[in-house]
Amino acid sequence: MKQKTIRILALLVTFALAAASLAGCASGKTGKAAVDPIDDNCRVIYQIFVGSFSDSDGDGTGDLRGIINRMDYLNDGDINGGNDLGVQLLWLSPVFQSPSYHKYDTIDYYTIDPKFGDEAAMKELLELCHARNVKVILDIALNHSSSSCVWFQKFVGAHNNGDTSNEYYDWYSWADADHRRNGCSYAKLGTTGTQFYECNFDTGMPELNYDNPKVREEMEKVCRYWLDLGVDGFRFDAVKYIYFGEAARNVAFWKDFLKGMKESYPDMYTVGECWSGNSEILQYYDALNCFDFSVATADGMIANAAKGKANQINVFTKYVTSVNAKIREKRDDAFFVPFIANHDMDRAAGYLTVSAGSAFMGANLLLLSPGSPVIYYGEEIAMKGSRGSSNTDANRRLAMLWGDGDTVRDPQGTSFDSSKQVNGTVQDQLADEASILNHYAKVISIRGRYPAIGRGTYAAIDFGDKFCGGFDITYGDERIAVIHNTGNAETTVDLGKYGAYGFSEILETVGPGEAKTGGASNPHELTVGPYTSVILK
Ligand SMILES: [Ca+2]
Ligand SMILES: [Ca+2]
Ligand SMILES: [Ca+2]
Repeated sequence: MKQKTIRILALLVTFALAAASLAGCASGKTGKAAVDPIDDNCRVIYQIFVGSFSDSDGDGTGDLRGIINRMDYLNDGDINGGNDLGVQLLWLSPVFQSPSYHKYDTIDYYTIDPKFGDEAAMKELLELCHARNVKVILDIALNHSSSSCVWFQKFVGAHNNGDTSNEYYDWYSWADADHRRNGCSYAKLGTTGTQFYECNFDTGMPELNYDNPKVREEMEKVCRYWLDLGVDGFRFDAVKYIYFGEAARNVAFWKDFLKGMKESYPDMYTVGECWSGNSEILQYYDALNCFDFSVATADGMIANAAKGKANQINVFTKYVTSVNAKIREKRDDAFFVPFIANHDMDRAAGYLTVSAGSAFMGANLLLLSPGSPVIYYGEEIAMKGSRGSSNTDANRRLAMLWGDGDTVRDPQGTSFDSSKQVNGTVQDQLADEASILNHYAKVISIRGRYPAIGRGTYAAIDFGDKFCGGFDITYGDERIAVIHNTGNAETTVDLGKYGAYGFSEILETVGPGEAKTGGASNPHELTVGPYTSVILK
């Protein structure tokens, strides 16, 4: 009951804020107000690698107060304007106590790592975000803890002593030498000599045993602890590793695990990391939303199309149309989650460039898509970072380039040549109207003005052009077309050839080029500049 009252109060406050901000801003460029994304499934997600984002206390490590200090950059609370990026949901990389810089190996799931702050700072961040209608989800690795976690130490102690009645004896996944499962990685369990614990990522990341109901109960308690504090949901790490190689069992686990929580928190956001092909990902959608790995990385569908590879725009639009429809059939609250890169991938600016224009098209393809697209921090300023020959993931998680004296430093072990950062800092780009940062902010604000983009039903528009294609999108009585010219030259397509519906009026032009409709010989012609997209009605 208490939860319900709080939720209703929060809604009332949100509506009051939304009404106030709408009333205060009739001066949007098109006069069309942005749509409040509350309780829908189309928020723009911003992934923050907390230790590399913004440092509030001069120790070089990014922290929660650093994020609080940067809220006016992320979202100033005015959905119709301002000098902000306008993202609507923050995904924080793991914040729980952990020995590593990346913190995917948890020591204590109930404690904020002291390098990042404390629970009071988390509460303050949540309150600030919620007052601006920004949601916050926490990244949580349930599959494995740190080997320094007290649970693991008790588990090892119980095995060393042969104490089979100890409640931690079956807390982690373990096997005798002869019963180790094919394909799984194991390490020696304590001093037993004959027993091994499962550790598919690292020997320092022992895997919890989800056949043990006590482990399930404890982990639900962990999630509820943070939901009760005010977090809006979770990014679940490594969802397909709960039971290694057993998709059906994993999907059943996630359904069961989330059921009670979703009853208490119906608007809870879930995004799972199922690093797989689309057919396996769709199975997991029975339980939770998942990132779409087919559109990500240097040779994913967004990059292929954005780089202007022949016919790839039509591959992309057909895929998005099909996968979005399949996802919508799964659950009422299911949504597509496209992204270009994350903390485990080389940064997009290594293959989508500002100078050639493909970075602008990458943003358009990502953000003018259905569902909840994800921006990896720094992607909006075309920050670079790749593993390189030193083969370290830390290079993909470099300190955000604020350019204003922020004391945040690169994680330990990085080797990226900073002279390759040719696109400037946040400070530089805020001052340059043509910057990639201002482009991201513009596309996000356009997305907010056309609810059909995030929520609509998509149909691919294939002009038979190698570089120019798009979508016919319907949502309620709104019907628009989003057309992308991914090529490096201006192109003209015939809208009249496409179906009976006559798109003729350009509502928005998004990108470095220009656009116009109507030619001397054919009134249905659409001409679009390179790396530029248009929205038509
Ligand atoms: Ca710090
Ligand atoms: Ca704003
Ligand atoms: Ca596991």
